[in-house]
Amino acid sequence: MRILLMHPNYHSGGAEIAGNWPPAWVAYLAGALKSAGFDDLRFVDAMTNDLSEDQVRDILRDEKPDIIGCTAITPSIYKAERLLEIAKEMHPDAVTVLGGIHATFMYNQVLTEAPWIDAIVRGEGEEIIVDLVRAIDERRWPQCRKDIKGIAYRDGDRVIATAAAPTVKNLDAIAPDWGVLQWDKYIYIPMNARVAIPNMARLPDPRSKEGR
Ligand code: B12
Repeated sequence: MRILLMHPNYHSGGAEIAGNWPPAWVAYLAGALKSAGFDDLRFVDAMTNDLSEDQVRDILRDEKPDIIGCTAITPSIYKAERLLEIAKEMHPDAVTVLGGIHATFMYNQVLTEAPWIDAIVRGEGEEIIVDLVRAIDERRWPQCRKDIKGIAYRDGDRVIATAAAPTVKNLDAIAPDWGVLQWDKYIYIPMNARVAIPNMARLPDPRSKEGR
């Protein structure tokens, strides 16, 4: 089960003036996947490496992934959709997955305008992606997709969203794999130093015992 995670090549010209920033989402997902035994995983940062569509094609040709995962915030959605379109053209049998803040809320629109995306992961990805990859690995996909919490997909002309997945409850079990990132690429220019973005903002659900 070969997994390829890619950050789309979108540039806002805003916060990036201060440097190249490591994409934290991939470290968190890679950690969860590897802990679950899915360690044939590679990450390509098309944004930081400013990869053209042809370069992305070359990588997809070499990697021959079974699953291609991409992220998107709202401004980068069309770049992400295009990246997954190229992936689907090159590997029609691979499963294309999109996650991140934009698709979490706008899955209906995204799946309508980009029908080549097989699954959207809504919300925190660590547990949902493991459920999804396990289903693919065990050849239960796509028959079982309605039973996987926290995803959305197309069924013919309809967009289906499964029940929301619970947020990750055991925060201590979150173990990002920072080793997937090419650290020499991520520099904060004003200090000419390497930069990291650990995620400190997750809280237990306030309704849960831990949150009270
Ligand atoms: C760090 C950060 C940055 C960094 C980005 C570093 C990088 N290379 O990724 C920098 C400083 C460069 C940046 C820039 C910008 N940012 Co910013 N940024 C953030 C911030 C503070 C944290 C993001 C983060 O890393 N979170 C931690 C990770 C672990 O969480 P996550 O990304 O959500 O990923 C989880 C899930 O979403 C899911 N997931 C995500 N991707 C995928 C993919 C798959 C396949 C799966 C299965 C799951 C999955 O699983 C992950 C683990 O649970 C957020 C605010 C926030 N608190 O989220 C704003 C935020 C994402 N940024 C935002 C914006 C607008 C921008 C800029 C456009 C600002 C500007 N005008 O220039 C630029 C865009 C730059 C670019 N080229 O993309 C907005 C996006 C709003 C929206 N609707 O999309 C946010 C939400 C802030 C806000 N509230 O307005 N940003």
